[in-house]
Amino acid sequence: MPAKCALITGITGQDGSYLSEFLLAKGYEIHGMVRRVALEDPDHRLSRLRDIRSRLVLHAASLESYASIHRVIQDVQPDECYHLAAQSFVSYSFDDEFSTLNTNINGTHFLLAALKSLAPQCRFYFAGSSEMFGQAQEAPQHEGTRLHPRSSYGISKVAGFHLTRNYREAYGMHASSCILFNHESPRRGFEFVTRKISSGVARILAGASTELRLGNLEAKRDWGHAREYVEAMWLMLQQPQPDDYVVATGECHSVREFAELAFAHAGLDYRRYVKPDADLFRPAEVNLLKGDASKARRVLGWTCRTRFEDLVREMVEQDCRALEMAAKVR
Ligand code: NAP
Ligand code: F7E
Repeated sequence: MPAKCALITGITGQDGSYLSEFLLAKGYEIHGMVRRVALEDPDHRLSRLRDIRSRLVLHAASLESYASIHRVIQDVQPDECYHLAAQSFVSYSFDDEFSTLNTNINGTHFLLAALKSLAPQCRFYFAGSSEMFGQAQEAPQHEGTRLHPRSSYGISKVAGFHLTRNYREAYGMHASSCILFNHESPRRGFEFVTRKISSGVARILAGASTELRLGNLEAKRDWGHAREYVEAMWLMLQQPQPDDYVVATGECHSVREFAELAFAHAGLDYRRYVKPDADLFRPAEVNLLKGDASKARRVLGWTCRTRFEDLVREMVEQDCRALEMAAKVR
């Protein structure tokens, strides 16, 4: 049987890199959609794909351009499409609502429309988010929990979620959404709080910094490991019927707890180094997210394996190692 062909948007990001490795191990032929600048500055922009770059076919396209997406779908004719690309930083979505909504909503719409006309049998995955629940009225949140997004990022994900459902219902496409709760790893972008903390600890330990400025320490999130969350994406597209699934650990911890553990792992007391910074609070915060992934467990057989403490430790250790390496190179 010929290898299945997958197209991944957002392949350069945290999840894109783990998903690529996962699908390569399953024998997939993998195509990735990247921005043109990524091909011009591969050392920096393709760094998460460094070890597998030669096994991927990359296509330059932009979420803002229907024509470029149409061309990639026509050339690739994928069996499965994993749509991960997005302006994914919630804080930034308050600074630029317009580009967040444009990129995230139009990008998803362009992709669905191009697939409908050029590859209607292709199975489609949309990366929904727990930010869609926002100010949730219940905890834990499940597939039926009312949506109340608190940022233009959350609103863009609600729109993408409904677009995906609508293409499924209106055109019979195999289009599914995951409602993913926060998932982290040593490959997380430095702007997100977990990586900001783990890299901050490493810098303080190396003497390169003396403090870490953070915003709301009391926000609570359901933090899992990204490597495990990409397995759920694949499992969803192997189901006979498309559907929507919450993917989460079911445990939640505050930013303060994350910082306390991360500093403690390096033998430091976070209270000496973490400095509150009012500028880092969001105009509208999401206070508590905790997911109920029982449907994913029951239907997909998906489970999470990494404990919170181990996730924190892995991130701190990797950042400390990376700084030691950098020091040796200098
Ligand atoms: P990430 O590391 O921020 O990666 C985002 C990807 O989107 C990157 O490859 C980025 O490309 C690409 N992208 C951004 N704007 C683009 C544009 N205008 N045109 C083309 N590509 C663009 O995000 P992630 O953590 O892997 O998350 C993957 C997806 O899951 C995102 O849709 C995110 O919103 C969603 N999600 C993530 C989480 C989480 O906790 N990680 C939870 C729920 C949902 P560049 O490298 O060129 O910037
Ligand atoms: O913030 C608080 C902040 O930026 C987590 C994205 O992957 O997950 C992610 O969105 C919490 C918030 O992630 C700082 O106020 C305190 O309450 O790491 P974050 P996020 O906003 O939860 C969801 C599910 C996605 O879909 C998104 O794409 O931490 N916080 N102090 C801080 N956050 C940041 N970034 N920086 C701080 O200094």
